[in-house]
Amino acid sequence: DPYSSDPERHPALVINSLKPFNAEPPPEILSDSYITPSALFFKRNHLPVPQVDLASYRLHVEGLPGGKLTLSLEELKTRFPKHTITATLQCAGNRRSEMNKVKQVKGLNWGIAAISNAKWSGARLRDVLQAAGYGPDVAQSARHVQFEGLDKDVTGTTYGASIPLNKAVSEEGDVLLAYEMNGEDIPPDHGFPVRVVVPGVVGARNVKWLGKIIVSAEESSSHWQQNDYKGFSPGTDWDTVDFKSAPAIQELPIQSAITSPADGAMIDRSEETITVKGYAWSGGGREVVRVDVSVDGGKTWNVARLSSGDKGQTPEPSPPPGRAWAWKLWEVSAPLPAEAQEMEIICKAVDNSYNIQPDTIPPIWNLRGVLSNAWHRVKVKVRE
Ligand code: MTE
Ligand code: MO
Repeated sequence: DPYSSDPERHPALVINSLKPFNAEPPPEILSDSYITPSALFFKRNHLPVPQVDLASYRLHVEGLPGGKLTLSLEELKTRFPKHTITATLQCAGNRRSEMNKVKQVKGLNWGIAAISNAKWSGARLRDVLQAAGYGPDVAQSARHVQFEGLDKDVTGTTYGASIPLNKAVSEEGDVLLAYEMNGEDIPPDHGFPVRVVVPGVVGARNVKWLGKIIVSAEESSSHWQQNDYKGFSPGTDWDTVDFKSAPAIQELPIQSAITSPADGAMIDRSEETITVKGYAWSGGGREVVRVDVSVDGGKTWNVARLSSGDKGQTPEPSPPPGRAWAWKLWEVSAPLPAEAQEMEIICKAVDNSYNIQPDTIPPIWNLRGVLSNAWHRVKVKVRE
């Protein structure tokens, strides 16, 4: 069993698949902390977790004029300045289960918690590429930076993905070769000893257990870059889909969801007000500027209070424009609508490009169930 050496996991995680291991935290726990504890951070593995021996671990950098650069973990830590960012990671399939309810899609049936927020530290990819000979002349021919994981399928094929070169080398891109998550060594499930953190970009490009970096004119040829993680029309089905016709997902669209109350919860009329909580995040470093919440199915709206920290603690300083990599948690209290026996609670977020979420799922439905970011709705019952 190639999965027999997989690490132990937190018992509170909601499991989507055991082998490979895919799990998300319960929504109420997710919004309990601005920084998601690593043990509760969602886990998305396509393959068994590789066992990496630090003594022989080497990161290889190829495709640059300086020739091949090979770094041990120690060299990565000591030769390059350590940089820390707080960044939210979201799987392209987050909220897929809602798409599944409209019409069956293919993929893991994620709820609303295939998203988490952590503090990541490591070397900047930009610094490592420069040490390997990256310069303006390279940008004439190269367009992409490919990453290969050390996790392999039965045929020996590794997980792989790529990002555009400009994101990788931009000073404002903040792409990290991270060796710490929340102040500790990256846990086995999240890519020990080194993972790429590409803030603002879909989870799939944040390659874990990083073994190789290749600067190239081409995107990664991996299955996950070429034949997966792409968006299609609601009218495209498995007979007509042409994966070559769509670009690989990179920056993600605006997203938000309600973590509390849970769908189907019961509340007492005597409470008079209801408190609604959730998260909001946008890709590409765009900052969430507002979250609107309705407790009457969209007739009236309340503006939620946004936060970048935990209650009673100093919030994180606001990010420079275009570098809002971390989510916001939000909360709002609203009066219970008079006489309603059932309430539909809705949230929708706005980012600083004034991007908004679509109100319903059918117009964004796609056969792979990715990019599911419609207004999030939960129904609660009111007890007299
Ligand atoms: N990297 C490797 N090597 N293997 C993988 O299976 N999964 C990707 C990405 N990086 C994956 C990987 C996907 S699809 C996502 S959403 C994120 O890792 C999940 O990161 P996490 O498990 O740390 O939450
Ligand atoms: Mo993912």
